[in-house]
Amino acid sequence: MKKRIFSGVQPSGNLHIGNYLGAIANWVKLQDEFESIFCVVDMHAITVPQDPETLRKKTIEIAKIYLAAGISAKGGSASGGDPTFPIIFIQSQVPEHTELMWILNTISKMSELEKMTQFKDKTQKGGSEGAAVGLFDYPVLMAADILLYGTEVVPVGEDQKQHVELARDLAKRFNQKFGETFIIPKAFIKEEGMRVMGLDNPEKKMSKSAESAYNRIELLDDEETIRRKIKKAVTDSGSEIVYSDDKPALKNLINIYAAFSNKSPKEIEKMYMGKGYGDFKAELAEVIIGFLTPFQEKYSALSDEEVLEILKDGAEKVRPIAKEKLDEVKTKVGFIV
Ligand code: ATP
Ligand code: LTN
Repeated sequence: MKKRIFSGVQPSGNLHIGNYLGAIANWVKLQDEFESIFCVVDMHAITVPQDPETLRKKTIEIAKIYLAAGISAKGGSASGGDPTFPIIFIQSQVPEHTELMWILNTISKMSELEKMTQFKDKTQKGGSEGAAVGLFDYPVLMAADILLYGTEVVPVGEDQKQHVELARDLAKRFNQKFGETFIIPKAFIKEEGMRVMGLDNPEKKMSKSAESAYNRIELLDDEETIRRKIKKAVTDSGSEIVYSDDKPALKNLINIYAAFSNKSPKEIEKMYMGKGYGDFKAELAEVIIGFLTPFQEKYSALSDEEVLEILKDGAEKVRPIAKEKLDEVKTKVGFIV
């Protein structure tokens, strides 16, 4: 029997090549080997303020990105027989997620949520006093997403590792208290290189919510924008193209070049021996454009209607799986189901 994988992206901000290389590209590679479920996590997105119309638009946009990237989910197969994978769906269309979250809340500790780096980062500016309780509780909802489906593998970027660890801890704690119920999931994180750093600051990860658009290459950026952003990307002192830890900006750019060209950093170093940043950056922009152009063509060919249909079908397919697990959990804690 195939093992199951589950992952998701929030429909907030514009997806960038970090999201693609760190997460979605791995989903595409793993989708046939596993029973794959990919979610658009709109309930996570509202842990920071969102404009409702924009959230709706972004939810469809993320699903289109999954499909254009190569996730081969299809509609029209919900009724009758076993569900076919991969499945994509919208988190808020499956209420079992929040129901399980509530139960997991009762075994989660304040102290373990207070340790979460993402919460600390996101409340750094304004302090935690005024932060939404939902932002604090975000990792418990994520644990519910994962545990509801008997997930064994969670393909995410490195920044999400701590959250997957919490899901493991909660699963173990619940099993210990109430008997074997949850599979203990594992994070799947691509080896070094796939933590894409900000183009304007190689010390911090490329991020949807970074203020400057020059922080990231967005998956829907046009050619001119990509050329401009790469040209403006910060570089290190010196003029040679070398891959080393003391040149973090260049290392990041070489990693991006490597990921989109299937060349190793060593090969890239060689190609640019005796050449400078100008040549390297100009060709890096073209390598990215070479990848994003066909991706964007596939994206544009998808209509909102067909994508909504696939998502609705996906929610219908996952609900029975979610309900079965939730009923088991409810019974174990003493609810009458
Ligand atoms: P934000 O910065 O607004 O929190 P984000 O850009 O981190 O958003 P998420 O929706 O939190 O995006 O992440 C979606 C997936 O992309 C996650 O699996 C995350 O680990 C991965 N990811 C995000 N940024 C990067 C990055 N710079 N490099 C590699 N993977 C990343
Ligand atoms: N927090 C994740 C998104 C997410 C997720 C999940 C990922 C929500 N639920 C379940 C994997 C499994 C993020 O990438 N920011």
